Amino acid sequence: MTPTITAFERSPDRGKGQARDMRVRWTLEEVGQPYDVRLVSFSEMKEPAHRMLHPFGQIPTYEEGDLALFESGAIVLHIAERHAGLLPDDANARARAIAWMFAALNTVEPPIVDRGMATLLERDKIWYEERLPILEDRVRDRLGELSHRLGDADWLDGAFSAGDLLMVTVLRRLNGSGMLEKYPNLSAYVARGEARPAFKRAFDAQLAVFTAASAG
Ligand code: GTB
Repeated sequence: MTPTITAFERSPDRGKGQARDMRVRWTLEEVGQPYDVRLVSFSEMKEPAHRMLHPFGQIPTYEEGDLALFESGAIVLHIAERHAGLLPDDANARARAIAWMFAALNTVEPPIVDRGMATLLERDKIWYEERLPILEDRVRDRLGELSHRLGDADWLDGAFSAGDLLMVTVLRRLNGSGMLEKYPNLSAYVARGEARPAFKRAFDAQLAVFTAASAG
């Protein structure tokens, strides 16, 4: 059964692959699972019909037969568990890959989101200039620790996994900030992720949505 995901009708990032449907698209591309996309506007996301799928009125969602899921991490895990290629067969290695998925979403993404939200929404606040360096220090702490753990390895724990897929999408949220470039091994890690054919297919698909919306 072909799953259907939801994505922004018009992504505020202008097709740069920053919205969280990107990680779901990439996952589906990695495992070779075709999918349909239902595009939703900001107002549609807040309608009861969409809230039945997503209690917080957001994207992405995932529907497959009688299963409806929200939360990008849960969706990626669901797909990775049902297809070969994104989680190791060995039970311990699999548990570690899942730990990296949680680390990406629970430990690395929050300070990156906090910084991003501040730069988007809080620039006019009197305390902004004081707060930004604090938020950036928190991001740098995590980047330093992650950089140290990655070392000169290609991926976080052996072969490329769903943990790497999520971590790369999380680190990409720093694009344009200049922060990632201070950690050459992390920049190279993100570039390795972006060089994967499945990433490119997912990226092109979400960009095509933005390009079509802009032309229409
Ligand atoms: N924890 C949830 C998950 O992982 O799925 C978070 C989902 C979420 O934040 N969804 C966002 C959303 O629907 C889109 S991804 N927002 C609309 C709303 O809340 O009303 C976050 C996002 C949005 C836009 C950019 N951008 O333009 O760069 C980047 C990331």
